[in-house]
Amino acid sequence: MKTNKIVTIGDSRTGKTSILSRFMSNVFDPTHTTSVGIDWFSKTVFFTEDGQQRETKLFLWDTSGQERFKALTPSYVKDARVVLLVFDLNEPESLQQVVFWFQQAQKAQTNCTYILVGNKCDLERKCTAAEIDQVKIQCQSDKYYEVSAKDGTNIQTLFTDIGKELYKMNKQEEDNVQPLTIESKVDKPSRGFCC
Ligand SMILES: Nc1nc2c(ncn2[C@@H]2O[C@H](COP(=O)(O)OP(=O)(O)OP(=O)(O)O)[C@@H](O)[C@H]2O)c(=O)[nH]1
Ligand SMILES: [Mg+2]
Repeated sequence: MKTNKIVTIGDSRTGKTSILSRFMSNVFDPTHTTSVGIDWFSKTVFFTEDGQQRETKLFLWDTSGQERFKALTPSYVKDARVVLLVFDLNEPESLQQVVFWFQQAQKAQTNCTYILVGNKCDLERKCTAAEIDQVKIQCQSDKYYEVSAKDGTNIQTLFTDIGKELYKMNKQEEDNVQPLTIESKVDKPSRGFCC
């Protein structure tokens, strides 16, 4: 089974680290300390599926949005199952930059799901719905979430939905594994030559 690796990418200051801190520890730091390189965490999400209690362990990778780390995006995204394309709803330029981050991620040639995440929905919104839709299409993203790391809006929902989706995908993959059939191979007795 593949690791449930989830990577956050997007411009610096969009709130990637804050989203993960809110999810991991339910805390929010109003100051900005830019991430350097890469950091990763893991957390299990619990949910009900078909009336049964289920769980998925998520491995969350936090990357830096700084220019000097951009070229490393394909190596971070390698083997990821989900990529969160994060932008700041208050900063239209960061939405346009998502397309660039997506193109960088695609260089990894990983078969992953892209989710567009508009953070800071607690603030005044400066990105229009039409602009967001456009970027969503450009980035082949089938889902879009508006979240706030500050007040926690939709943070739990985002990661629980990812957990559910990965649970289903893992189950399908397990079910598709064909049982190994071992053919019995009995050597036929070789015919001897009779003189
Ligand atoms: N109002 C508001 N501020 C936020 C929110 N999320 C993050 N911030 C603030 O935005 C700034 C940047 O947040 P970070 O989480 O450090 O951003 P980042 O994307 O990890 O930045 P880099 O590590 O440089 O790539 C910080 O001052 C946060 O407190 C939010 O949902 N609402
Ligand atoms: Mg950060």
